[in-house]
Amino acid sequence: MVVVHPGRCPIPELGVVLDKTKNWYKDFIGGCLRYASDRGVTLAPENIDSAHYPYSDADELKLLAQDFEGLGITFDIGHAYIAKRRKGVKAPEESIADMIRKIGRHLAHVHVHDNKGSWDDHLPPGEGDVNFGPIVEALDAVEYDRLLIAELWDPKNPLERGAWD
Ligand SMILES: [Mn+2]
Repeated sequence: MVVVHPGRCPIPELGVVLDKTKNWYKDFIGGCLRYASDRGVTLAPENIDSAHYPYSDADELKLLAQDFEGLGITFDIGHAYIAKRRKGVKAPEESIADMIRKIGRHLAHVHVHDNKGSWDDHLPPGEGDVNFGPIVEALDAVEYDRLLIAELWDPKNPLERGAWD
């Protein structure tokens, strides 16, 4: 499994630059996917959910996966949550669950971490504001049976954070 970010556009407000970024990213993904397929590696872009990152929301990621046979999708719960909170959605868990249902069979990998809706804190589940209940139900609904990666971050206490269970 190799997780990659979905490209970055420096000026998404300019349509011509955004389109160029998307085309470059598609070329990049196509090249990487051929290399990965030959080696039995699953390539799976993850949602960043920022205007600077095209191919980042559920609809765009699904379209990308439909364009490239064998491409998986990594769904990052913390990123999805923070993006919706920054847009002013107070309790976005149900809409995050809808994103997971929409991605459906293309879901190849899941990153789990928590935050308080402002910063990408990468906290252990339970230490932020995310209510994981509806999200776990959606993972069940799409019969997700692959890895859940706890993507935690505390550079001052890496051993303690790494030992979180
Ligand atoms: Mn992630």
